[in-house]
Amino acid sequence: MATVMKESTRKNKEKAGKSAPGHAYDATTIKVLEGLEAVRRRPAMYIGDVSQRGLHHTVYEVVDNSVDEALAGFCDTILVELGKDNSVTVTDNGRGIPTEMHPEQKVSALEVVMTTLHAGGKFDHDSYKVSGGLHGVGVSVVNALAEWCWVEVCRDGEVKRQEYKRGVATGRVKSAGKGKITGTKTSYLPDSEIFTTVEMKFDIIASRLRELAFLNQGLKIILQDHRNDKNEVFEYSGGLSSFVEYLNENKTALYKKPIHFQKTKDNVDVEVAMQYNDSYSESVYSYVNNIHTIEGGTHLTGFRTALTRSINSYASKYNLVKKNGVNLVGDDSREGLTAVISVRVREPQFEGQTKTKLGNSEVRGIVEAVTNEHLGAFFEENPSAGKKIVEKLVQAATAREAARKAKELTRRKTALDSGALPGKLADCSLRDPESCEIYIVEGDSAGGSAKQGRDRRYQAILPLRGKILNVEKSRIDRILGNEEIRTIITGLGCGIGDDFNVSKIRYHKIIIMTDADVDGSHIRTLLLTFFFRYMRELIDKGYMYIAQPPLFRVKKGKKEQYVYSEEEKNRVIKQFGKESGVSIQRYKGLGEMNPEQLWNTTMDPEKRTLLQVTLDDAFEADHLFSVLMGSETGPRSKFIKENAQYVRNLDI
Ligand code: 0RA
Repeated sequence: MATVMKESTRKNKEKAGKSAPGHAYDATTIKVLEGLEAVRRRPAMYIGDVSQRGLHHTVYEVVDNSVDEALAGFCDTILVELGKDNSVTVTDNGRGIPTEMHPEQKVSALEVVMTTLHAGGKFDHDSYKVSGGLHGVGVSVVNALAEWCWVEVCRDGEVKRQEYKRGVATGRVKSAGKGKITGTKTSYLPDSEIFTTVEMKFDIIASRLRELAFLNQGLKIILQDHRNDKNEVFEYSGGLSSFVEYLNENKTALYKKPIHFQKTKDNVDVEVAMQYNDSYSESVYSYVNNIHTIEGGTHLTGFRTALTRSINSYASKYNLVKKNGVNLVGDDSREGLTAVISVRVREPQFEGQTKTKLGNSEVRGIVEAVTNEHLGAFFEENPSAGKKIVEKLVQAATAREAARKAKELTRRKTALDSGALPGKLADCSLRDPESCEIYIVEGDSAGGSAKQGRDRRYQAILPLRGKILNVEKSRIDRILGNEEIRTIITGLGCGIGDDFNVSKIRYHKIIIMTDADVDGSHIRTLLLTFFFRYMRELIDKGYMYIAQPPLFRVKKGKKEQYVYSEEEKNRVIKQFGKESGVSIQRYKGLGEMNPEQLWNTTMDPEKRTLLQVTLDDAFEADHLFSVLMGSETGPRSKFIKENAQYVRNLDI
């Protein structure tokens, strides 16, 4: 889901941990404490950051251990509970973490798992280890960052329990009664000394649990929020097919059921589900051991190679391409494709900037072979679906050729990437992208105010007239023909499509500033859809922001205050005193503010609030954008009814 977070909350809040009392200091204990100290001193090293994102990663870490137990075949249900006090409790019906004495360390295995860095719950190997990225740091990290934590394990009819404070056991593993069902229950309260926020967000957790349920066919994951009695159950008998159907919910599929295959070859588990739709964008998601590989890797390369090859060989065998005189290349073969590739690898090597790119070279050939085999068979057995796919892809290739010509033309005419700037852009005088920002502003009149109000050294203004094209319903050739979109591309300087180059971006803050009304929020969604589909890296790099203009000005005598929500308005009215003389002005549009007001309320870095657009789970954003902007209206109105709250959150 595209979420927004305040500029001011991005800074990490790293605090030194206090040393923990309560244990005899033998060598092992000291080593354990040193480990936990390190985690508390530098939490971001272990969980990425200490803001909302890191907070939620603690839940994923605990849940991942239960999912691993499910993968090993011993667990089929996981319950995740969010407590009124912001505690989290995860219960599974697996074998239970072993509680007997660890032969070397002379303490219970449970205690080792909970208090030793990197011990993990996985000392019975051969299973698919989750490691790399942010997952797999070990539940001891979560324990170290929790004000309190306890674990109950039920094995052999007996319940054992141990408690911890800030990662340190407060006592031994004790007997805690009898129980029939085996399993593990872990409960913890994230430490507010560590995290900038400890409020768990239902929607963020829900989307990861949904993803895990899609990826692990038949696994039942229940989310219960005791703060508001919200419940959701994620269980998909279709697995990856259900995932693809979810992503294609608002799209028109070219054939009924997703192509779905699974095979284990040379110890690598390969599973793929895919379905073409009549849209123009590609939605391909790849996973390794349940981790979303944002940067792709060998499994994705293997899939892509096999896809292009299978389609070309089917098309040429039945003479579907030649008569049209086009050749299908990789990009063509993925137009309108929604696919999920999930592999399980025993010793995954993760590479890349965010450690989310699979490096194991042997996986490439394995995925390629499995995909070739199954796609070949699918095309032979489903000639009518095959024909529809090839027809669509031939159109894609034809359009690609037209787009290339159009780009060549526009390159000459308006220099999409030559450095010539659009006439409407009021540029800033500084040239260093890191210190520069651009406001993309709805309407010429607000654009005028912004130009007069700005600090012209580092703030550029680009006014847009009316709505930009809905890129969800257009192919790249038409998108490049759209005047407003061309202005954005030339203004930003980073090109688009094959020419996109993030290092050429002219501003490191791209700020969308629209009116606080329905039209404004529509324009913002159109712009976000464009950036999401065609300039994703700008979002990934954290360059995209949404300006927050005030909703009201509350005034009494000489006192005046701008307020940004209904709640704040009521609070300020109370503060000013309820009696007469309080006047309230509602700002419907940016144009109603003069340049000075616009600067003071929305543009001055000292006073403004910017919401940063972040993308923790691209697949939810993909689903949301296609439901909001796609062609079928049925799912859209249903979606808005069911998710009114969610949509409001996006459209802050
Ligand atoms: C290793 C061995 C065994 C169970 C587990 C790990 C295990 C860990 C977690 C973490 C959360 N839930 C879990 N469930 C199980 C069992 C070995 C055996 O019984 O033989």
